[in-house]
Amino acid sequence: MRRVSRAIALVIVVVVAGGLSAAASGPNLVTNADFTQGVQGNGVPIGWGVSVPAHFTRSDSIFRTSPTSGRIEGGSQDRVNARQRLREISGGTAYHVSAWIFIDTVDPLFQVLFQVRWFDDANQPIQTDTIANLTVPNDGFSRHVSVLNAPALATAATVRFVTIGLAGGVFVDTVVFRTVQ
Ligand SMILES: [Ca+2]
Repeated sequence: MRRVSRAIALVIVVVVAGGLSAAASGPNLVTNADFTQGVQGNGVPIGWGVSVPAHFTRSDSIFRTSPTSGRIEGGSQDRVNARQRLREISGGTAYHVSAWIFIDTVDPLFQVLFQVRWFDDANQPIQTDTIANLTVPNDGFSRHVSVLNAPALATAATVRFVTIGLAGGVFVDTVVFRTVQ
């Protein structure tokens, strides 16, 4: 009898877990989300771009998921903007956005932003949402998550990491952007 109860309980757990999985499982819209696909000719990870040349590369020494992560080098620049353009965004839709971030620096004063900027069909920015606003280093990767509602007029977005006045580096990994269903 006890064995039967356990079997029933197990079935219930599996059904619930399956339901939760389906509820959050739109495809990830981010290309090269785990930084495993190599780099472009300029050294920037495939699928990604950066505002300051040579300040966004791939790291095979520190990562959240093996064997590589993305590394943004502040280099005491006023501002470095590492980003990926996402198309086929649906206005009014809820999106799960998350990333793992590790700020490796001894700087006393800096800012790292994890953001989504939304664009309309004329490619004009219409809204910027901040998922994380980080001003202290951390000992390892931490995950930052938000559910964002795309503005009604949004047809595209950029997922971006912005460093402001940072001398050290930021490692980013497992970047997810998908519909919440
Ligand atoms: Ca990785």
